[in-house]
Amino acid sequence: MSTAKRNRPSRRYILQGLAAGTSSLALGGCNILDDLTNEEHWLRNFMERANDLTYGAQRLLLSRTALAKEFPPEAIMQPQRANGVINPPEEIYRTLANGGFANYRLKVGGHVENSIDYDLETLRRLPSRTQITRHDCVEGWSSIAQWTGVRFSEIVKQVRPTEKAKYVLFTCFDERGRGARNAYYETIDLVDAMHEQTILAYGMNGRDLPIANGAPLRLRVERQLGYKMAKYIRSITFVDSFADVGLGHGGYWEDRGYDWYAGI
Ligand SMILES: Nc1nc2c(c(=O)[nH]1)N[C@H]1C(S)=C(S)[C@@H](COP(=O)(O)O)O[C@H]1N2
Ligand SMILES: [Mo]
Repeated sequence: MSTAKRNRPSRRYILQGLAAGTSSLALGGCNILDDLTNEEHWLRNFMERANDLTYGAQRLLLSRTALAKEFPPEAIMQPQRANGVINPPEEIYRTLANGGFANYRLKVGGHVENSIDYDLETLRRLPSRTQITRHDCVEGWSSIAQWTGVRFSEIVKQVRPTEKAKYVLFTCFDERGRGARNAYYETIDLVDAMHEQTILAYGMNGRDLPIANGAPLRLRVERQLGYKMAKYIRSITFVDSFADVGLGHGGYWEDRGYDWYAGI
């Protein structure tokens, strides 16, 4: 047996570690471990694939379920800074915004058993989370705000990704760039999709999410840099690869040289 092989912890160890470190990583009402005992469950299959990673990568996986720091209300900075596109000019977006987003529909599909078109009212009735966190932009500024939104783990639970699903692709209404214009987009993996603090935010600092900060829905993926947090979400697709999306690097800024995994 090679050293590498001997140093590799068993799957049981990994799953126990995940469960211990992530008692809060609940999947709806049921604990993650209950799901992992079901041979057919996609999350179990996903975690088993993770077992093929090196020992270092497995430790990383455990650490990736840890929570980002949360702050008390006094720490909220006002006004909240806005960055990148802050008022999409695209006609389809303007029409929705002018109607107060009443006609907005979020299509969640791809490699899932159950595609769903959500309206905002339905999303607002789903299990939510409110968190005061620090947004770190790669350009060097930070800002602390309170975010409220639907738990992404709930969406995952409702659409039921198939075994093919490896990433979640968020496409946005705003198009950027000179010449060949690209819609802003982002991708995250299933570990971040299931993270306790990963939400689709519709509220900021106790009010509706402003247009400047991504109305009607923007991603919060708190362990990563600001550019991962897609604003103006148009659709969500579970994919097995992002090689054919944009320039193939998994996000608008990734296509322009930034890291795909922007951990902080
Ligand atoms: N659709 C879309 N999402 C986006 C951007 C953008 O230009 N378009 N900019 C990103 C960057 S670089 C940052 S720092 C944050 C800014 O979020 P804020 O406007 O709420 O500060 O949104 C990210 N998400
Ligand atoms: Mo940013």
